[in-house]
Amino acid sequence: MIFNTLRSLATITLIVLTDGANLEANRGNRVRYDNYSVYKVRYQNNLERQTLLSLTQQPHSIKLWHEARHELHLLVSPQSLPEFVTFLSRSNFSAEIFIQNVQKAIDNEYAANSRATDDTFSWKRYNNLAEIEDWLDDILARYPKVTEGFVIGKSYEGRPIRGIKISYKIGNPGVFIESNIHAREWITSATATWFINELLSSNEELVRELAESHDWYIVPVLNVDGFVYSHEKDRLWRKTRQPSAGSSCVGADANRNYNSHWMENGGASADPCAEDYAGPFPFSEPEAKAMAEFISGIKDKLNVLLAFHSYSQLLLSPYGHSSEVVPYNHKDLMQVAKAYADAVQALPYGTIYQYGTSAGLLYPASGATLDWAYNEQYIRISYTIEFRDTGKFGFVIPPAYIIPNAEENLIGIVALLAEAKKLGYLKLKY
Ligand code: 0X9
Ligand code: ZN
Ligand code: ZN
Repeated sequence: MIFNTLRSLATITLIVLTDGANLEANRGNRVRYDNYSVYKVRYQNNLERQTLLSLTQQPHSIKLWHEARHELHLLVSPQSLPEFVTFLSRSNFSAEIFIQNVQKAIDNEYAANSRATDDTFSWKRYNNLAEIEDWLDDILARYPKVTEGFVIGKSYEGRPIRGIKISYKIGNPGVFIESNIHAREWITSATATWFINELLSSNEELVRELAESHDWYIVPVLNVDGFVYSHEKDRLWRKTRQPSAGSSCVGADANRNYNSHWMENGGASADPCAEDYAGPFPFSEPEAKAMAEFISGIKDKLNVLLAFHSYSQLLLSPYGHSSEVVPYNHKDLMQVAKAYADAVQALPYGTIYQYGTSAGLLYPASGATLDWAYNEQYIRISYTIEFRDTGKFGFVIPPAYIIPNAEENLIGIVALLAEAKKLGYLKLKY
């Protein structure tokens, strides 16, 4: 089937690949992406965005891999490549190929991830859930005076969702860090664990001050089921693992599942097969529900919430559900975000972060953690941080980038909290 005109696009059915055959099953029981490529396609307005998104509507043809500012990154199967190329050549979209062969990128990462016999945990590779939990146990045992383990609840598959509280003294403002709500965003838990280790072991004055003058609540892997699945079955898995009634597609986007402006403004999908499926009702996903219950219980102690994501190098503030309105303290949120971005850019890596509201800078996304925390829990300094990179590797960013990413994020957070404090946001709430 060929894409004739843009106008007829919406009604055209894309070739449905003999799918499963290719995507599921195969070697080692892992989903393979041989000769799948990632294209970056730029758009100017919402109409063009919708046109591009309509390409992704049928399952297993062209998938939305990621969305950045005014560009979609599309995962194109080898089978749909000819049609896709034809479509591009007949349109005015400017496009470039980002990743030639996704499987190769996954294989490279897998090779770089091989464990030395004596290594149980490392920031030179990506650790799996069991390794992260063992490491967490070690940390809790090594620093019993200032740490406390907690469990926010259980995942759909029954795994405990664990976190660590770090507190050096009473009367500190509280910072909550959520990480890896999206399964494939491995650099987030790698960065979160590195951050925990720095808070506890660094001798640098800057870090000691950071560690000891805040109470930290850190959940390194929120979407535990999805994370395990991304390690064992499908490297590109994003959602939870709860089956959907009446659909063969599994999981919902936990970051669309919070009960705040849920499903508003096209900020999530009602299609169980979509990557941004909001779930059948707010808090249908046990992982989001557990977070909500845990945070509600300590909200009076929390001044700041940071949700770690990848990729795009962005700081996103509320709101996600609408770009027409901004929070009352939008100006402050921009000033605090700027502090992070400036601090990161001043480092030798020179990494550039952009910032803005979720809906304004990116696209409407309703029911995300930060918006719920801001709207319903009155946590007034609330951001999603999208880590490296801008698309060269995307989610499959080689482990050599973990430490640089983590280092600049630490410096960014130091600056962010200093600015928030200056503006009066770190006062005790009770
Ligand atoms: O779409 C998302 O959930 C986040 N991007 S990601 O590529 N990591 O999936 C951005 C969420 C920001 N949007 C809102 N906070 N509403
Ligand atoms: Zn609303
Ligand atoms: Zn994400």
